[in-house]
Amino acid sequence: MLTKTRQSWEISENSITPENIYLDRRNITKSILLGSIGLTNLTSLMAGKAFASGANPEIQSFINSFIRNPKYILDRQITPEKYSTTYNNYYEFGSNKNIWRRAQKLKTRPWTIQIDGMVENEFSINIEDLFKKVDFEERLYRHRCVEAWSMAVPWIGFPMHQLIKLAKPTFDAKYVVMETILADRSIMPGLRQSWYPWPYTESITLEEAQNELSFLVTGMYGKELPTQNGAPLRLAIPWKYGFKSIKSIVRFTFTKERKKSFWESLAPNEYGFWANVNPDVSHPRWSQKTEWKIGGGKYDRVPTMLFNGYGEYVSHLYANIKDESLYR
Ligand SMILES: Nc1nc2c(c(=O)[nH]1)N[C@H]1C(S)=C(S)[C@@H](COP(=O)(O)O)O[C@H]1N2
Ligand SMILES: [Mo]
Repeated sequence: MLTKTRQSWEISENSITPENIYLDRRNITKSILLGSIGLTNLTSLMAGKAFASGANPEIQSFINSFIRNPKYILDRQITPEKYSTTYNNYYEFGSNKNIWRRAQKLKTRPWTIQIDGMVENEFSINIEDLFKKVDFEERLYRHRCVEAWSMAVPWIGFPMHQLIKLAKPTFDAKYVVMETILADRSIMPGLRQSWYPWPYTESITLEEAQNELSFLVTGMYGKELPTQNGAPLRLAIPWKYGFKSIKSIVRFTFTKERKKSFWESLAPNEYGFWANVNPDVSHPRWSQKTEWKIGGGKYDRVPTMLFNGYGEYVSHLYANIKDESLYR
């Protein structure tokens, strides 16, 4: 059975929202995502008076809840924010989990996204302009890192198929290659490690990108995405190992041929192209049978699920693929 425990930041069923807030909520949420008004302003705007500091928790929780897509529910509790935002993989800032402080230096505005390759017309777009063209929602997703840890996160973003539609790939396009920003080395000290094939890139098939689960994320826990989690735009592709979910994206290139990604060019038999989660296919150096939920007890492991539990959405994508390592 699926159970769901309400978190402190979630709305309670009986907090009724005044009609005027209800009518405005969509625009207001967009404004938050665009960073054009802060929460303090928002609170005073909605409550009609100024608050000295901080956000009104009730309104904050309302914002979180109204956009939640009820289709994507969890079999576990949401990972407390303090763990998912302080235990991170983001090699541009260093190859340990403890990079969140350093990552604060990354400037995420202005931010331009480039769309190129096999598209009707190549273009670049300011992220605020992109956000005006898409529909935001909140989804609860599991995330399974290839290193056998996991988390469960309330992401805010939009389905990737909306971006594909804007990009207008040509008939021949088969893959989407994504690229992370290359910031100055003083900001991203990991880039000094010249044996890594920077920039970080990842790619998926166009069919995968169009699957309803492929989600482009700009917020979490009802707030803007922290830089360590990949602000201002990252992928959340929950049936694949976490390294496919590339952070701080600046470029989407549509191609006919497959291109080797960052991890694949470093260790192709450990971090392959498909990288679908499968507990029965071990990593060459460890088992993938179980996972540690970050924040939980170290020995309190749970079984890992095929496609990370998302098989009903995606298993058909792989039914006819033969002679390829689909799960690594
Ligand atoms: N640019 C970039 N994206 C990245 C990574 C990285 O090192 N650089 N690490 C990946 C890995 S291995 C994982 S598990 C997830 C971690 O996301 P999180 O820090 O939000 O948990 O980001 C992925 N995206
Ligand atoms: Mo990962």
